[in-house]
Amino acid sequence: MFENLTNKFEEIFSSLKKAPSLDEKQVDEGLRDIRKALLEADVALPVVKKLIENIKLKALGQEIIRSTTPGQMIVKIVYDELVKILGDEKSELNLNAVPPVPIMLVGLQGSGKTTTAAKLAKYIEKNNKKKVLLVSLDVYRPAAQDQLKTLGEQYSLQTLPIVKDQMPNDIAQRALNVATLNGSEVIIFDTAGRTQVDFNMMNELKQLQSTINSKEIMLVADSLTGQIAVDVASEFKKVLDITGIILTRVDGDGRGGAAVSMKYSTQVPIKFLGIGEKVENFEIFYPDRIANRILGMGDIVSLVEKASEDLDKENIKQTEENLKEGKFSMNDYLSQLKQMKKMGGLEGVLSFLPGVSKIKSQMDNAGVDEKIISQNEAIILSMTEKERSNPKIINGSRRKRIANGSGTNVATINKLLKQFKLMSDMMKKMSKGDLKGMSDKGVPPEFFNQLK
Ligand SMILES: Nc1nc2c(ncn2[C@@H]2O[C@H](COP(=O)(O)OP(=O)(O)OP(=O)(O)O)[C@@H](O)[C@H]2O)c(=O)[nH]1
Ligand SMILES: [Mg+2]
Repeated sequence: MFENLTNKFEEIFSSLKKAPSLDEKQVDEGLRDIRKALLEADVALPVVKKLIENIKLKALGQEIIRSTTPGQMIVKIVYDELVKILGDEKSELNLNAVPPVPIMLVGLQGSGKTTTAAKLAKYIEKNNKKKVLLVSLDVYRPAAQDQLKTLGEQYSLQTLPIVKDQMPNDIAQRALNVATLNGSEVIIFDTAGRTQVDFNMMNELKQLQSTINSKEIMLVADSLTGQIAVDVASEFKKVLDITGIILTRVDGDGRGGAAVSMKYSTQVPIKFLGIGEKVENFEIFYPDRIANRILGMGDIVSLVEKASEDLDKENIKQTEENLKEGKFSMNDYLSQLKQMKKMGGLEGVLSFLPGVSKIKSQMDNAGVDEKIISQNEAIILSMTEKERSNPKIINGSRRKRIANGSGTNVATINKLLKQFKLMSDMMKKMSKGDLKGMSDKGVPPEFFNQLK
């Protein structure tokens, strides 16, 4: 997510931070690089101008040049201004109305409306603890209604039964009645896509807006289309009372232009991000956390939240206790591998951490690949309980047996055992609060050498 932009900012900041002092010319050069990076990321020109202007104003006002840590001060100013442009605070979903509360999703064809409808329904059920009814108003694309029905079945979400040949306005009316009767508290309306902002379809949406009387009308926009997504949002806003944006395909967007420009250009806040095809790949848009990620400062808060959501708390507790006692067994390692897999593998975890690009390139250089997680899992699963709690007993013949059991070879087993030793040493150090090994240069290179 946004890695191109992040890499550039990391570069710019690292050279600014290195300078013991900064003169006005250096600050100007830094700003010019930032401007270039933003434009290359497809951030809208007025947004870039505003951002640079604000940064400059603050930078000069605070007399960065005379400060003892000029680089750090610039980073802080850029961060503050970026957060402002992104929308300052998270924008809550407005469900304050007499139930059933209707939410409409609109947007161009293929922007991700139907997928997002299911994601949002699951999100509301989980976080707002409200019963949701999903309704497809897409009578134009063949099988569009079935697509939503299938998603509903797949993720145990309630969908409005399909009545053939019914028109959108009548379906909407029926949905409102059904929801009232069956006690649904929120109705999410998925609408038909259009290839471009087209007059007839817009008229239909306008009519639906008044039938449904939606509290929230969210535009679903494809992050990958950058500046176009922002223009589309502005067009929709002219006709409909758009209350929020849901930006999809952010997982594949290295540039981040749409995310950065959207709020400032349209005055409509981004409320959620779609970060993958699965229903759980959906998150609240927090401007401060996104600014952290964009600037390469990592998003530890989200990582910790995700960890506590996804992971097996019992296992973690056990591992923590073992660590405190200076123990780290193969079972702890196994549970960590499983948890890493759940969080999207190494890439998934790393994407939240500061200095990501450095570690990522270290990983690439070291030839570490994601398959190692599954392979190591298979190896540990081929060990006996005794071997897992006391790896020292794993002698030659045991190594052969484990290699056969996991479909690997003895050399791979040796590597894993070495790696395990290194990890358990590192864990022991960390449990004693000795974190010197984890400098801001990333993970110590020996670690990667062992993974090779
Ligand atoms: N990687 C990724 N894929 C997504 C995301 N959101 C949706 N998709 C994919 O995008 C494709 C189109 O999604 P749909 O939900 O059918 O889009 P739509 O806007 O309903 O399309 P129409 O109904 O034809 O207008 C599907 O293959 C989805 O799996 C996302 O956040 N990340
Ligand atoms: Mg659809």
